[in-house]
Amino acid sequence: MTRGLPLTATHWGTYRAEVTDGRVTALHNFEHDSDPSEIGHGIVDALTAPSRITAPMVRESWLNDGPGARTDQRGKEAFVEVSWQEATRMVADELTRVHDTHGAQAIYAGSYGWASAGRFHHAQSQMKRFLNCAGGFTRSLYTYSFAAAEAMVPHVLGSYREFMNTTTSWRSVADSGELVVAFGGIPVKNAQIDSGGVGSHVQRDGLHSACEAGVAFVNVSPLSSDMIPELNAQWLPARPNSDVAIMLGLAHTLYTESLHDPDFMERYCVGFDRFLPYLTGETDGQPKTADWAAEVSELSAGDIRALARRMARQRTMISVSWSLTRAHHGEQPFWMGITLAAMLGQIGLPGGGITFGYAASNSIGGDYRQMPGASVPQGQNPVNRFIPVARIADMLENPGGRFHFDGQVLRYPDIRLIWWAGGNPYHHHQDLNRLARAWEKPETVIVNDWCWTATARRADIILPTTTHLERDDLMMSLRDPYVIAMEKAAEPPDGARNDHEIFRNLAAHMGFEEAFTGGMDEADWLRWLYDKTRQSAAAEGLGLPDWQELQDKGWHRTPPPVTATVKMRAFREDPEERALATPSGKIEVYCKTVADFGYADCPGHPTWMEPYEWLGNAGKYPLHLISNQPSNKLHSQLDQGSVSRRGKIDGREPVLLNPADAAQRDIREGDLLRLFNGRGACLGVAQVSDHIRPGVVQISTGSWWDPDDDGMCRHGNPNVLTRDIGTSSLGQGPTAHSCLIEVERFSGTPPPVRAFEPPVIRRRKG
Ligand SMILES: Nc1nc2c(c(=O)[nH]1)N[C@H]1C(S)=C(S)[C@@H](COP(=O)(O)OP(=O)(O)OC[C@H]3O[C@@H](n4cnc5c(=O)[nH]c(N)nc54)[C@H](O)[C@@H]3O)O[C@H]1N2
Ligand SMILES: Nc1nc2c(c(=O)[nH]1)N[C@H]1C(S)=C(S)[C@@H](COP(=O)(O)OP(=O)(O)OC[C@H]3O[C@@H](n4cnc5c(=O)[nH]c(N)nc54)[C@H](O)[C@@H]3O)O[C@H]1N2
Ligand SMILES: [Mo]
Repeated sequence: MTRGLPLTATHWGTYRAEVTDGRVTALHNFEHDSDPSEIGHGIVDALTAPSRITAPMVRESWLNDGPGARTDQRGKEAFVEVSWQEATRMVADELTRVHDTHGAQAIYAGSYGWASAGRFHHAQSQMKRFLNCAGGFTRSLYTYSFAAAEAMVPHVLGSYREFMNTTTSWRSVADSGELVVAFGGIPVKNAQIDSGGVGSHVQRDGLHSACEAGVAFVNVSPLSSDMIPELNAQWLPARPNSDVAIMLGLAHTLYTESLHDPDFMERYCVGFDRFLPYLTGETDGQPKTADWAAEVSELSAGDIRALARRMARQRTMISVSWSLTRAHHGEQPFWMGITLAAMLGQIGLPGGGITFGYAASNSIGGDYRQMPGASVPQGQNPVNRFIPVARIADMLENPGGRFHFDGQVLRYPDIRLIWWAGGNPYHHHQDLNRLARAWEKPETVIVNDWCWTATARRADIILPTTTHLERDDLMMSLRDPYVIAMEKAAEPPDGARNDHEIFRNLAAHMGFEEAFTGGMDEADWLRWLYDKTRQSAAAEGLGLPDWQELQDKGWHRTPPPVTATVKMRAFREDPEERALATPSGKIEVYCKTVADFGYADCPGHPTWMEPYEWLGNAGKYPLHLISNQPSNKLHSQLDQGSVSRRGKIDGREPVLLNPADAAQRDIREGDLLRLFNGRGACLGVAQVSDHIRPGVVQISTGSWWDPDDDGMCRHGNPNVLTRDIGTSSLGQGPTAHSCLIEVERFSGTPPPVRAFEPPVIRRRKG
């Protein structure tokens, strides 16, 4: 068996690398990928572009005057190249200083971010293992993807991850389903990726098979493009953030027309009796009728009623996209979606029930058996402090400040040192101008990355890393049937190192190398991770080839499950034996635990609450901004590469708006636009289209932040506009999708985009 060209695996797919004279010159799609993604090809030119970081560096004032020097110059000042020896010594000394003076909780190393796909060279695992050996750090909890659900759904179903990982597959929908009603659509653009890596892309095939089997689709979304055209979906262009109201209108119709399933509510749920008075308006004077929902959402009451009747008549799957959790009160859409599905009585039946976000990742709806992939053990963190991940600016601004989170009152630590490896907060966080002000507080910022992202530019010490093409690794992803033996295809630049190597050297310098490495080198670790995975897999009846066989062939595919996955089937079949991990053992439509928290912004049953910003309360800024995931990259990753750059117009991010909104502002296709609100402004280029509902503007995330002297982003990063407050006291998740703006034609001279130019770098003589 020959391996062929070196295989590499990424969050956006598996590829083979063509190498000429030691350089990667092209990538080829993995021959077993039936729907490969373009995204991966964007790395080829980026590997050696000026945006590549090729040596360790230190911000000039920090180098000259030490920690805390001129922190307002982060992102503006020059860097000075240093040797790895110097960088290692400086980092070790600074870590020791912060420990000795302020304690380990003064180090924030939540380091949220997607990093890259291999199991061993996973930047966060390496960093956290190192920092735990060194005395610990303040961590972050949950994700930007769906923090509100991670906090909320366990109260309702006993677990969130368990039920996301066992999504009813498209096979089951095609076999048994009749109708899919998708809030936030089923955006196949997002299914190009999966956290941890993808062998073959399955989402489009899954949708096609359901469609061919006669399943009908309804797309509730401000964008018609959230559903691929061949599905011929009914488009319900609702106002953003009105989904819970629509679901309540559907529930009200079901209830008043006796179309719901009282037996299911009785046997499998608790608290329907506490929810009903809210639904009927007994508690607040407002019956949640279809007419009421129509007013909130600007859909027609007739459409809502007709949909409710159809959902009751047919085998119906409700899909609620992850994006709905990233809005103000983002706890509610999944809770109400579960309640609506429970009223239909189809939870646990083939092709029916509730899904958390079909196509949000390649695997959501895929046919896989969960792979118990081992990861690098991170050890114990002696520090017991954390923040909900999106509360970083609050934390930096309010050391010692109190905040609510999931029934607890916690305090923010006093952060002196930030360390980021494998994430890009100047991509992912909201209200970047606020973050940049808060970022001035810590005395030191250390960043491991391979390219000059907006975060790397705002570091004091830069530790340059390799990319996935420059190291051996293993892809063994929880929700993907492929195992890939990743093979180093090219040498990294001389000055770059693997994250593991960076931390190993630091550990050696600080006297705990053995504890960090466990006495193993990289080859030993890869073997250890694989053998451990193989053992756990065998215990679950999943045979994996032995190490040599995998290395010889390069990849392995585990067979699909015998029967199609149906979420919560076991609970439905035996609710006593397979009770949920909730206090009642049942689905908590009314949740006493949550009610007892006493939060006004997250009461004891699903509730529609007006978001802080939406079309229903728009004034000075009359347009709702959707800053969704980009189709041609993963977040900010590879924005500097050819694939992402092809998607830009004159080097800037496209902005989609409705012809009516464009006409009102005298905007034409291709015009340079300024998007603004009270928090900030960015540029973008107009694309006028009726694929977007009136009143809504869409710009993808991912353009590297490129502020001018007044803080206006020249490139098109929407996070200068989004607001930075939590979903609620319960989840404290990010709320990017609740955001109002205004748009105008930009009248000045278009400023050049500088995002991909490296900062000024001084090389020392001698
Ligand atoms: N407005 C708005 N904002 C959003 C969202 C939205 O919908 N709207 N979505 C949010 C969501 S869901 C998410 S998950 C976040 C994503 O936010 P992030 O996960 O922070 O974004 P990425 O661009 O994937 O950042 C990963 C970083 O890791 C680096 N990296 C890659 N490989 C390596 C490596 O081997 N070693 C090291 N040290 N670094 C490496 C990359 O260069 C990159 O800088 O964004 C959030 N932000
Ligand atoms: N190509 C690519 N794929 C990705 C990513 C990427 O960066 N690039 N990121 C990955 C990550 S980390 C995540 S978490 C997932 C996220 O997956 P999602 O959360 O599903 O991603 P989004 O693209 O933000 O949102 C999907 C759609 O929801 C719609 N929407 C927004 N607000 C509302 C609303 O209030 N109501 C309704 N009904 N619809 C609304 C928008 O039109 C948007 O297109 O995607 C993953 N997939
Ligand atoms: Mo995400």
